[in-house]
Amino acid sequence: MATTTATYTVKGMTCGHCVSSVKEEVGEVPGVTGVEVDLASGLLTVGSEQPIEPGRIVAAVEGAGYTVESTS
Ligand SMILES: [Cu+2]
Repeated sequence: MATTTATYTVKGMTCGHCVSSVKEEVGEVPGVTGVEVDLASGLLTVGSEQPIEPGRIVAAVEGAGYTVESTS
């Protein structure tokens, strides 16, 4: 069960395949317990038991081929 969530806005996703790629890469970051992506808004919600260093999520998104536009 995720006890904390962080949201990011991802730029560059255009279809369901993009969403899957982001979910897969971010899901591999140690500590991540849940990943939700809203294609229309680019909103990425990451659930974890402990807060995760945002740079790790940004790196995962970039590894999938997309860009993080903002973090909140
Ligand atoms: Cu796509």
